[in-house]
Amino acid sequence: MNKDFCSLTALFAAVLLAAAMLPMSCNPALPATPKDLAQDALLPRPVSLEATGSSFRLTEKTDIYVEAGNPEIERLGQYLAGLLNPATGLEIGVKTTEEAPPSGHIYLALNNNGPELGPEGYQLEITEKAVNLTANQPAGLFYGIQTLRQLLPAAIEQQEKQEGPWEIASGTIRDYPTYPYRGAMLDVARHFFAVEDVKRYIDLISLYKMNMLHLHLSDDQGWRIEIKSWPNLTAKGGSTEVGGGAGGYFTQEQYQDIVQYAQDRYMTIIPEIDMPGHTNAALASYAVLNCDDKARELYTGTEVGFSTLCTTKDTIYQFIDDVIRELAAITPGPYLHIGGDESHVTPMAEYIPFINRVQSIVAAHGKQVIGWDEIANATLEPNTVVQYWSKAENAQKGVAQGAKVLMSPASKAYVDMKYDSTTQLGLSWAGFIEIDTGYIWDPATMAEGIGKENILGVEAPLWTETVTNIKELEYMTFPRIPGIAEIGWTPASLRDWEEYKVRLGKQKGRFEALGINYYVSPKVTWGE
Ligand code: NGO
Repeated sequence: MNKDFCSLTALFAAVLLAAAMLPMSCNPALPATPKDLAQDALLPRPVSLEATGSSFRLTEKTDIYVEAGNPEIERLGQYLAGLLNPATGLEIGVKTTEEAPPSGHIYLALNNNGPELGPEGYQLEITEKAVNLTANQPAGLFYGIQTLRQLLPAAIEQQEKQEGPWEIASGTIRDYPTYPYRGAMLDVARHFFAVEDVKRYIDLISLYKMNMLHLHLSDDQGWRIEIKSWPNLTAKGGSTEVGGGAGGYFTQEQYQDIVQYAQDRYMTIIPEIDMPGHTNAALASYAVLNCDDKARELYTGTEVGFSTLCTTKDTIYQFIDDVIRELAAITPGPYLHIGGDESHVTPMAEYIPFINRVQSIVAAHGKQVIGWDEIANATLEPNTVVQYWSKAENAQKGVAQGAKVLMSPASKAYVDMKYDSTTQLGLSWAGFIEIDTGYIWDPATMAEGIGKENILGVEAPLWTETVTNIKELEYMTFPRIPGIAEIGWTPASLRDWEEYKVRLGKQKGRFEALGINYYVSPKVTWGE
């Protein structure tokens, strides 16, 4: 029995019978039509949502209309069609239009939607007749598309045609992020990850509206980005990894391919060259980088804090200038990360002038510095960002110098920590981080004297001493990553663990349709 006939019959019956006598559904085999937008388990939770009690249905006649004359919006239309077509099999097309389209369609357009939506916010209006997605900037449309995607059944994520119906509850969502920086970090130095793995990670985190991916490109165990003026960095320094495997590195072309893939998803890549410590792979590649002019042996263990560039040599600054120049030239985003953590064998009297000098090299190549919280011991440039991971005292020193703070407190945001004592992968030096622990915190109240106005955003680092492939990466990051994404997006006043654990549990079907190897935490109320 078809649905229209079904609702007509129901209407007719309603005239004749008392409402209480109506059957709940004509065909119990079909999923109930979603009618209450407020019941949808969106993640991150949107800022405002108003349900209107009906629903929109994708049919063979549905197309995506985009504002004419804007190739970027057309590309977003194609991206949305690419998300909807495999599972629905509806062959939804993309058409351009000068004005609002006829009924039955999805419409994407830029609109002056009010300053509170900012550059990343969006408004999604769903009626029985149309889906209208508008935003001030294209990034907002991209995030609105992620919301639309989550409003459809989880089967929408499948790559083969699935049974419909494809219905969305009606109402209006107006939504925008709390913090401009919502990110993840991937350590490709301890274990190398291929371009395809990085792209998959980009896709998975962008579903939760993350907009930054920090790549930790060098460490004691490996140098992972081609530097044409210092080729041995990758030829030798990229030739192994933790455990002695083959390692690997990104050519500049491969790195640019990742940057472009991220950019197409409104995500910025932040490359990190960790220095002056965590540099054994470089020290093994070039003798001249060492104070004693002797190249170090390659290292495949997991100790930290034993290596340093020879900060008192002029050659070091030529080397850094070359590396930063080449990296800046292939990085369109505003930030370069200089590491600066755990330089235990660099005397403080050398560390401070080193960080100061590297900041000016980065500035000379037109980029802004991010560094781990230890860099706040140096004299910070006005736009330098301090990434809090370990010591509140360091982050506070940064704030006292006017720096913004990126929040990655290890005891909350490190997704390389084990979930509990039975987790096979991961480390535990910062504690176990179950899903509740990773969710119940507020960046703005984490450390005294560091308020929302001082915070750029949040980032969840995945260090990979124990993580060797994409399946293991997924296991450690899911489902903690959606929690960090929500902390970055949703106002603290709308976040509550008891509510969240149910809403997160409803992502189960989506995780499974996407083939994510997630951790089935006992803390989460798993649904469909
Ligand atoms: C620390 C250390 C990294 C480790 C990580 C492991 C920072 C900023 N430096 O975090 O080298 O891989 O812990 O959790």
